[in-house]
Amino acid sequence: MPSENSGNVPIRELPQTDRFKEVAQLFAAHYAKKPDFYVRVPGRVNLIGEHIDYCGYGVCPMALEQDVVLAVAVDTKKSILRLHNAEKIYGDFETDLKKFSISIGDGAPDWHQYFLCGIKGIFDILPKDVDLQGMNVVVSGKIPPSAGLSSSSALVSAAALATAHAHNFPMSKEKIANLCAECERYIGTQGGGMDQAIAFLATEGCAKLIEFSPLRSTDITLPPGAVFVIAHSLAKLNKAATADFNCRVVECRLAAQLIAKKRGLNWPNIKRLGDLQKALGVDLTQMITIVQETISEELYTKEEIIGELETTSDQLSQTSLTQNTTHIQSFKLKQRALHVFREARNVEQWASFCTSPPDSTTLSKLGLLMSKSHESLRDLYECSHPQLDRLVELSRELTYGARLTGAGWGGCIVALVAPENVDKYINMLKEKFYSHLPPEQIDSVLFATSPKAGACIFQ
Ligand code: ADP
Ligand code: NG1
Ligand code: MG
Repeated sequence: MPSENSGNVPIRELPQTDRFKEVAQLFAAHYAKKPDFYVRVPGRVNLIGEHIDYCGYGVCPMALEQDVVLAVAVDTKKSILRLHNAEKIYGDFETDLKKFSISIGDGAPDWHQYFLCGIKGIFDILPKDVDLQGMNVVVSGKIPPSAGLSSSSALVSAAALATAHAHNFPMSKEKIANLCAECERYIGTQGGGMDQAIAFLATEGCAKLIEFSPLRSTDITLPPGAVFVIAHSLAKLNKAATADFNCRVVECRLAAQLIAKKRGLNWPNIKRLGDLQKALGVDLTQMITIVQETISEELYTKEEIIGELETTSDQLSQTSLTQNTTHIQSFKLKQRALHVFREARNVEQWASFCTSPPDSTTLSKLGLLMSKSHESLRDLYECSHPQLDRLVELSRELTYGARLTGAGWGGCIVALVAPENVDKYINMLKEKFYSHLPPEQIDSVLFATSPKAGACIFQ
C-alpha cells in the first residue's frame, strides 16, 4: 500500500538541537539578525536499484541523518540573494535574483550553481506577477560531498524548498520532488529522480520503494537485525565534472532505441529502457532474453548506431544524446542494458523479501542481492573504483553483503551487517582501510545508519 506521503512539506517548530543552534549562531554572526525560517533536507543511501531510476525503474533508498540545513531571512525590499556557507572552502556568493543565470562550463560547477538550480526550478513555476523576494542564507551541509550520498540533491532541494517558502508557495512533497529532479538537470547531469524523491518522501523508521511516472513511494520495513553501515572509499567524483554519468544514461537510451528499431517501434519516442519494456508488453526476464538475442557485446561505434537507426549524426544528437556526450565515439550497450534489467529484478526481489514474514534466511538473501548488484555495477556497468572494490572485498567476512551506493566511480559502499558484528566490522575497516586517517576524521566516513525523516521547514 502506498504510504501517507502526500500532503505538503511539513512546517514544524524549530528543534532545540546543537545542529540548529550552531547554524543560528553562524547566521547571527554573519548577518547580525535572526533567520525567518530554516529548512532541512537529508542525504540518502540507496540500498538497491543503482543506475536504473533514469531508465524508469523503481529503487529502494532511505534518508540519512546527515543533511543540508539552511537558515533564511527574507528581504522583501531587495531581490538580492546572499549565500554564506559554514564551510570556508565554499566561498560567499551574491546575485540579483531578477537577472541571474546558471553558468556551466568545463569541470566541476561552483557550489552556488547547485543552489541556483533550485531557485530557477521554483521561478519557472511561480506566477509571473509574484514579487521576487531577496534571501540572506546560511548553508550548512553535513553530507560527505561527491560520495554517492546525494549531497548535490540535498542542496538543490533545500534551495528550492526555501525559495518556495520565501514566496509563500506551498507545494506537495511529490510536486516539489519532481520539480527538483527536473531542475537539478540544469547542472548538466540527467539523473532519474531517486535522490529528490527520497529527500521529500522519506519517513523515519523505514526505507522506501520509490517508483516513477507517476512518482509514488511505498514503505519498506527492513527486517529486524538489519544494520546498514556506510564506508567511504575516500575517492570522490563530482558527477557534473565529467561525461561518465551522462554516458551511461545515453548508453541505456541507445540500447532501448536499437531494440525498438529492430522491433518496428517508433524508436525516437523511446527514451528509457522502461519505456521499451512497456511498449513491448513483456516482463523483465523476457527483456533480458531480448537483449541477449538482439544486441552485440562489442563496442558500437557512433557510425554503426547511426547506420542501424537509419538516422543522421545531427538527429541522433537531438533524439538520444546530451550536450556533453555528443563527442563520444563508441558505446557499450548490451552490458549496460543487462545490468539495468537484472538490477530492476533485484529491486523487485528485495521488496518481496522485505514484505514477507522474516525468517532465518531473510538477511542472507538481501545481502546476496547487494553483492550481485555490486558485481554487476563493477563488471557490466563499469562504474566502480578499485577502492570501492577493495572495501567490498574486505566486507566479505563480517557482513551479509555490500555494494557501492549512488552513482559510483568513487564514493561510498553500503554493507548489511548483523547487530552483533557492527563493532567488529567497523574496527576491522578502521584497521585495514582507514589506518592512515586521524581518528577524529573516521566518524564522518564510516558509520552505521538508520532511516530518517524527509525534508522539513522549521520556524
Ligand atoms: P553527490 O554524490 O554527493 O550528490 P555530486 O557530485 O552530485 O555528489 O555533487 C557534489 C557537489 O555538491 C559538490 O562538489 C558541491 O558543489 C555541492 N555540495 C555538496 N555539499 C555541499 C555543501 N555542504 N556546501 C556547498 N556545496 C555542496
Ligand atoms: P549521486 O551519486 O547521489 O549523485 C546519481 C543520480 C541518481 C541515480 C544515481 C545512481 C542525480 C542527482 N542523482 O546519484 O538519480 O541515478 O546516481 O543510481 O543525478
Ligand atoms: Mg549528486
